[in-house]
Amino acid sequence: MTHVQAEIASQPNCWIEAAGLADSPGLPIAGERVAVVGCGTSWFMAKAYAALREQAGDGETDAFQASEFPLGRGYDRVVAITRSGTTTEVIDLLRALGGRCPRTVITADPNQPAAALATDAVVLDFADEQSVVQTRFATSTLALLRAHLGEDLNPIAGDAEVAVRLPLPVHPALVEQITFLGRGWTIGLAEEAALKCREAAMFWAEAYPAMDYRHGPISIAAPRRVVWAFGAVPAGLADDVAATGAAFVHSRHHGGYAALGRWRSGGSPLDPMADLILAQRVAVLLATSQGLDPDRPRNLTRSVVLT
Ligand code: F1P
Repeated sequence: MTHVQAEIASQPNCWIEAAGLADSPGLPIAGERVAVVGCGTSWFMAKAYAALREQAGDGETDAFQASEFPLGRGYDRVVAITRSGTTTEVIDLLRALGGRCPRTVITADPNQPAAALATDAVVLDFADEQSVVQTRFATSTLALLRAHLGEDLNPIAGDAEVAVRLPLPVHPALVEQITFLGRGWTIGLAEEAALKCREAAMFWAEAYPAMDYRHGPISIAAPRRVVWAFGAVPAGLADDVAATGAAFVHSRHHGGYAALGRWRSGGSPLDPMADLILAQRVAVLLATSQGLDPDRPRNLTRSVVLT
């Protein structure tokens, strides 16, 4: 078993452990104007959280790739997400912010520069990873932040238990491309799913807000290609995708998920964060079926440290 496979399988427990840190000092207080930053996977989790926090009515929340932070704007708090604690753009931003506002760092490693530059560090060391490709640190961070917003992580972790075992909706020999879609907070999940496919398997994957998909990207849809939607699906989209010959995957539409729906008797779809687990597993399978090591992606290291 590769490291990433074990790390993916451990997510249900990690999410519960992360939720236990929901009252940690430094997490955004309701009403604060907050910016959340990160790079790569961590940026996509920032985007997901920002949308969820605004939706929860906790306050204006923006998400930025760390290098694109608008230093001219005023925020009550900046939250930086970084597994390694060493990513150059994040460190540069924390330094540039200086003492102008509280800086909360969510990291797996408290002994790296990011935590030292923070006013508060929330440490998810139990979710650190051996694999270069991030899975459980990212989702555990989002689990922590969702719990902090008041969500009960127990049923969500229950969905994750299902997702680590469920048959996969995509067969690597039968698919040449996947486009992931989301709405609101699940746009970040869609972007993360596509990044997993590119990083782990050098596989052609894209991601869009679901409502924007018909504004051009649908031209890519064709037989042997997949459109995979996280969360709510816009009316008519499944039919529009079907007309192209592409397969449409959604936790309500896919046969395997439908079976799950019957088993759960309520017919409710998986939580989108558990759906992301299925996409992580697909990315790993796309890698291993080509003989690639998903723990060591081409051209990528644990963190990007620029000299
Ligand atoms: C951010 C990141 C990862 C990516 C790769 C390189 O790392 O861009 O998203 O998968 O591992 O680093 P971090 O700041 O969260 O440590």
